[in-house]
Amino acid sequence: MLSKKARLWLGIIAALSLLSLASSCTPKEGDGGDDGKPEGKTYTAKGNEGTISGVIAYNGTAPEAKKIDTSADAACTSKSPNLATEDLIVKDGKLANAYVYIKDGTLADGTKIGDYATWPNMPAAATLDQNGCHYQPHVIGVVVNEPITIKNSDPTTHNIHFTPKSNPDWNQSQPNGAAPLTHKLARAEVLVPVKCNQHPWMKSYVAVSKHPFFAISAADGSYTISGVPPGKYTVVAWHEGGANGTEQKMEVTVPASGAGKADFAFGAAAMGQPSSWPVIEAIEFPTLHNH
Ligand SMILES: [Cu+2]
Repeated sequence: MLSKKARLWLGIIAALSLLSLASSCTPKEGDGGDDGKPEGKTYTAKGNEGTISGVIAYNGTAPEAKKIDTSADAACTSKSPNLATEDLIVKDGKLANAYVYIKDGTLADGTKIGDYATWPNMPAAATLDQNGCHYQPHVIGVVVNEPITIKNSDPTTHNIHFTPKSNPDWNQSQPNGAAPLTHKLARAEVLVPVKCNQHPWMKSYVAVSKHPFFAISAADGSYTISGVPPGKYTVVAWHEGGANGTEQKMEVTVPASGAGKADFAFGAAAMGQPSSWPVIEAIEFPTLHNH
């Protein structure tokens, strides 16, 4: 049995640990600048940039897409009579809609990818369409502060709702025939779930990156990231599912003017792949300091 005093001390230690944990949880990603301007160097193309490419496989038998009951909105039913779930699109063992990106790494000149705020060929605009009562595309990648044009191509009202963790919540109704909306996200975040408050089945994901080195796997599972400076990188493939999605990561070397290869596998047998493993996020344990 613990004495009253010991229990009191345990309580104090637990409270201090929680405080310490809370203070270590401030977001570290993002553009870093309060003035909205990105902080960091500008990368100038050297002409010896290369590519990272690969194929995303899905091991095992993928569950069939489920037909969505759209009967709550007749406009959706008539435009999209065969709407089905899009959370897992597998064809011939290849997975579409995986978001592949350089998480971090070191360029051949010793600088870090995170040192740079501006790269050549930063994408300037993206479009997210509400068409047939689902989002097209299902997954998009943008850079910080890139304008996303949001269209309503349907004869019904949508209510787009970004639900980020590091960026502000954004929730807008968009009636039939309304002009496109524009939205930007100022902080890097993988990945922001987007939903429609009118149609609970509507879901998409928007990835926000500080650099343009990302791609989304196509229907055949393939992806290519180009313009990558020579260097050594940690490449992550993300796919939705569960609370925060699933990630696989790999170290990839890009030689000068060369090609780095990074094939990933998701699905039942993904754990057995020698070249990929689940990402275990670093856990910061609360510590008590003696002052
Ligand atoms: Cu909707």
